[in-house]
Amino acid sequence: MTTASAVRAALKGQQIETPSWAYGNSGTRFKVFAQQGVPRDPFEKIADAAQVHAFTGVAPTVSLHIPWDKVADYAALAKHAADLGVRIGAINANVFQDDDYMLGSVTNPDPRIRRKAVDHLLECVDVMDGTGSRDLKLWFSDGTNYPGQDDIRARQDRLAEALAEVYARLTGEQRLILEYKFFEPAFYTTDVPDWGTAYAHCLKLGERAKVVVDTGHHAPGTNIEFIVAFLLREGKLGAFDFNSRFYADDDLMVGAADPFQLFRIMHEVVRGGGLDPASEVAFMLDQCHNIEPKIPGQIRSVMNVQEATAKALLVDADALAAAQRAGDVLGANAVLMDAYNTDVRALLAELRDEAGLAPDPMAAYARSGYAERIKAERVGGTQAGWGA
Ligand code: AOS
Ligand code: ZN
Ligand code: ZN
Repeated sequence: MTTASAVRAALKGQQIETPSWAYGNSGTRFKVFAQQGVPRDPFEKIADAAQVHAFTGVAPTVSLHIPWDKVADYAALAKHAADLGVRIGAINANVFQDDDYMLGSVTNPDPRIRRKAVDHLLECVDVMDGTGSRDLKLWFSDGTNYPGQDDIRARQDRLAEALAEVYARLTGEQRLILEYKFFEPAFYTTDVPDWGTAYAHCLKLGERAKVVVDTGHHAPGTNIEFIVAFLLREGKLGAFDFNSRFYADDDLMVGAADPFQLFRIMHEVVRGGGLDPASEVAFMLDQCHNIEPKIPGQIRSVMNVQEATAKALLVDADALAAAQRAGDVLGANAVLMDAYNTDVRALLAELRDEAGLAPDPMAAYARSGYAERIKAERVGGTQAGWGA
């Protein structure tokens, strides 16, 4: 069994990355709702992310999305982050918003558009050099809507070629992390629709190419924890985009729709050594707060991940292994459920207290006056991008 001190150390060491686009206005394809006080530029998005870290103590990095977060001087942005006690995390490329990309980006049949898309990805690596980011996160909206629209195999060839060029540009510790999504915006074929496709491309690319599991990107009923277990076992789990969904890619707060699924995922993470920093698994949020306030939405999400992690760490691994060896189906299931049904909120509050933080981050943020301050100071906040 993991000792109490090991559980506490693992929780204290956990790092959850928040996305810059969670702090801006967002909405659905029907309406983007404007909230008061949202950031007007990337510097203010980072300031908001720093609040999440200040109150939770476990969210020290923020992912950027280029060009939504384009600035003239990335080293200055990184310095601004450092001054606020956070760092810039993954750089997300955006090859889905230009008119040119209507029929795809890196898999587009037109070589001019493919070149433009790859050039953007290479530019994102330049950004990483400036910010000191380790990860280039790639999600492609590429696909087709109608049978026969384009050649499925040729699109895979184009994808492989583009990825190889970008991978070759990485230096040092930099990684390419590839996200899959089974549909949307393409509705017939998607060029990276599932973990198997992402895994096969990453395997060909090499060591520093890994798969991103966005929890909202699967067909209903998919056993995500199996995918997590498999990828971790193969050393190919690069990162999570955490969020929760009731229907499709809803980007709701992680742990809100199905906290038990989040626990099952974190159990496989713990089982597979994914909390060990050496595993380099990045725990990121990919969410949009359309109707709820954004900073508290992120704080709540971070806490939800912490709670699922704490429960996963409390699984009595020895008792579980013994029950599994004995073929004790009910006993093994009970070990898991005992951990899941443990109320870990007091433990987490205690750890925050030990770290000099308020035990209740939601209440502490509300008391801080930050929300009122940004509402007064910031007029005309920007949109995060579309739905995400
Ligand atoms: C899109 O559905 C994906 O989840 C990507 O991670 C995307 O780049 C991000 O959500 C921002 O749009
Ligand atoms: Zn995502
Ligand atoms: Zn998504």
